[in-house]
Amino acid sequence: MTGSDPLRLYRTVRLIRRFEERAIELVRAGEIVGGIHPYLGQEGIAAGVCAALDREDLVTGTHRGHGHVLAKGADPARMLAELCGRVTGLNRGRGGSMHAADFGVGVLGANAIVGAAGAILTGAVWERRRRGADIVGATFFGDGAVNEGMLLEAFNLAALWRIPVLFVCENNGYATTMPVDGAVAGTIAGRAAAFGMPAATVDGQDPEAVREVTAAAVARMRAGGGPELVEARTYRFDAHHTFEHQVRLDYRPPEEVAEGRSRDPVDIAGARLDPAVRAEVDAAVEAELDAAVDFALAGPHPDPATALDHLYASGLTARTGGG
Ligand SMILES: Cc1ncc(C[n+]2csc(CCOP(=O)(O)OP(=O)(O)O)c2C)c(N)n1
Repeated sequence: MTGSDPLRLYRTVRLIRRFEERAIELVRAGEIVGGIHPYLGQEGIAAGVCAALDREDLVTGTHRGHGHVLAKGADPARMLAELCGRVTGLNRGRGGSMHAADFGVGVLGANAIVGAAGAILTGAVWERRRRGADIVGATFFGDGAVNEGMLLEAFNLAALWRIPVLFVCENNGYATTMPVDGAVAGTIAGRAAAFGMPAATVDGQDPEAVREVTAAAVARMRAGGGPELVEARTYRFDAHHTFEHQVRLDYRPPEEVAEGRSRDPVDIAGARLDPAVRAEVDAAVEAELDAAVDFALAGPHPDPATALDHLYASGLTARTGGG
């Protein structure tokens, strides 16, 4: 189990925060095509969960997935290049924001399909453990995923076969514009009981609280326990998607947004450091991201002639139409 490390937690939430802010600038500049789902406000969850995992442990994430990839240890420069669609990106610019992966640090990928990441992670952890790997996994999903059949099937199989998966619900109160109270019967943590899984609810704005809850669950799972569920209560500080910056949907009262923003994981983690140390971290993160932006924008775009490369593991190329 990894112990408390306030410096590491602060560095991670600050890195994710500034990465996302830089990425939004690159969307506006037209360098990231199609926009992103910003993780702003939710950084404490990825930071806290991943701080309690080892490098070999596996994670899968969501459409709002940059924080998960970064917190698990992916290189921010190659991640940013991926978002910009460059060949120097983590996945040669072919995954983009919603399908970024870095198998080298156990990130099996962000995922655009709501509810899918839990099923992928459950299968992957099961397969690795059958081959003898002593690993656990964590999968992130939003409140909008908790009624998806695919996720509930993953709960069932993980519990039945005692697959050590931590199911982490990032409850930010909304699925796009749909409030959780209008969509979810019963409680989120309560769903775990139906499958005999332990469940905990935690303040997702406090990365140390998230790390503690995760570390305890991971210790139980490494000792042979089955899957567990954590509901992390959080708030999305920005838009569902950057496209919302243009359409200005009116679904969250300004007072609610102000209240949500008042509990900022970057400030909560930062208050645990000496101000001079905090300033040093901020400067180091800024320098790293300056270099990351330069690296991302310097990379070439993929050659369209290679569009069908890497589609088949066997090396077969796709048919060129006509049957
Ligand atoms: C299976 C599926 N249904 C619908 C969508 C469209 N969609 C994309 S994001 C989203 C909302 C997801 O909300 P939530 O899971 O709470 O995550 P959040 O966006 O709040 O992080 C929806 C409905 C999708 N991508 N996949």
